[in-house]
Amino acid sequence: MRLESLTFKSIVARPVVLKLKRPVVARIATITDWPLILIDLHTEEGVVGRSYLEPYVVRSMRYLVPALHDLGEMLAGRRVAPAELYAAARKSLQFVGYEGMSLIAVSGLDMAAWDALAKAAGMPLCTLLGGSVGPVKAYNSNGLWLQEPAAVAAQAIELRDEGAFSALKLRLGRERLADDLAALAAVRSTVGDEVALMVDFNQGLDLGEALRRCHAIDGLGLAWIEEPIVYDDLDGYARLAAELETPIQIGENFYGPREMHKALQRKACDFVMPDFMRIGGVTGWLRAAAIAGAAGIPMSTHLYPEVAAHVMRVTETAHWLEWQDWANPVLLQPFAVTDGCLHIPDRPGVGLEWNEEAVAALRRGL
Ligand code: SMN
Ligand code: MG
Repeated sequence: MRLESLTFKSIVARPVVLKLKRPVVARIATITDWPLILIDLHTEEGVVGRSYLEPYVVRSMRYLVPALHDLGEMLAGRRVAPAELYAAARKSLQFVGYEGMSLIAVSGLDMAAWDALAKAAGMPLCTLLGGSVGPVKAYNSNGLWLQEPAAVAAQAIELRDEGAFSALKLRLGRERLADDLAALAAVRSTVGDEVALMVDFNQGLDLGEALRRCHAIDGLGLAWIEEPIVYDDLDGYARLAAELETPIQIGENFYGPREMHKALQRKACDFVMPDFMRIGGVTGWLRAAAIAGAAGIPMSTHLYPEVAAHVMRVTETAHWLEWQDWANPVLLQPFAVTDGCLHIPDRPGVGLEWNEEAVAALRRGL
């Protein structure tokens, strides 16, 4: 098939809600029900591009699903040229703002468009992007929420052994600093020094408390300290990054590559970890990766591990892939995780196909 003639036909977006095996218990939210929007991008040629969005808030699917269908109607008949679809979709929403839900909808569309293009080309996405199929170094981010130290330590072993991981992420931000320190100490003494530990405060602290708590953990050899304060306080982040030895990690809340550029110019962090539904899907990621590469800033991924694995193979400063298995219940062939790496399947596209039986069962429950 000539790639140039691949023609956009329609979008079908289906919301489902999964029960999380290990619910999110963070300083700013508890989440037991995890929303997923399954996106099928149909082409005139019969190729179907697939992606999903995980918008955290179940209610938001009431707005995002119609937005995706609306973008689909607008783009019908166009070539599946992801950069062009991205530009057209963004432009069509510019008067309601480029960021927030507009960009989330565009990101979902973009990831499906890249999948369709790679399928039409008959190659894995990473190959189409100029890379190759291979392992991608990952840390396990499936748990370690705000629980008791003994529970967290036991879970750390469980998570490490899910795929011989060499790195784990712990959430911090308990009521008392002493309780965070106890959880960290319990995990460290259980997994030993071999396992790298990242910590994430999920934006839970004000700047004063963040300074106090981050200084208290600064000497512990942590791989990074993530989002101690609200995501858009770049001045606060610049102060934290300047004062602390441990690298400051932000980025899951960058809405588009320019927001990342702004954060780097302000020296607000040492590392970045864009999220695919906010950075602009694959197109947004590639642009952000060029900025991080030029700045020499290590770049990790946030959620969407399947797409993440492909783009990490062509990311100049690729650092850590965040492994989360939350979409596995709706996937026909979940990706393999061994030796602390996520393995890209050697099949055309991203490698996402739905387990339609599981999807049907979940949709009956809505
Ligand atoms: C996170 C991810 C998903 C839900 C809540 C919190 C977290 C992370 O910030 O970085 O994994
Ligand atoms: Mg985080």
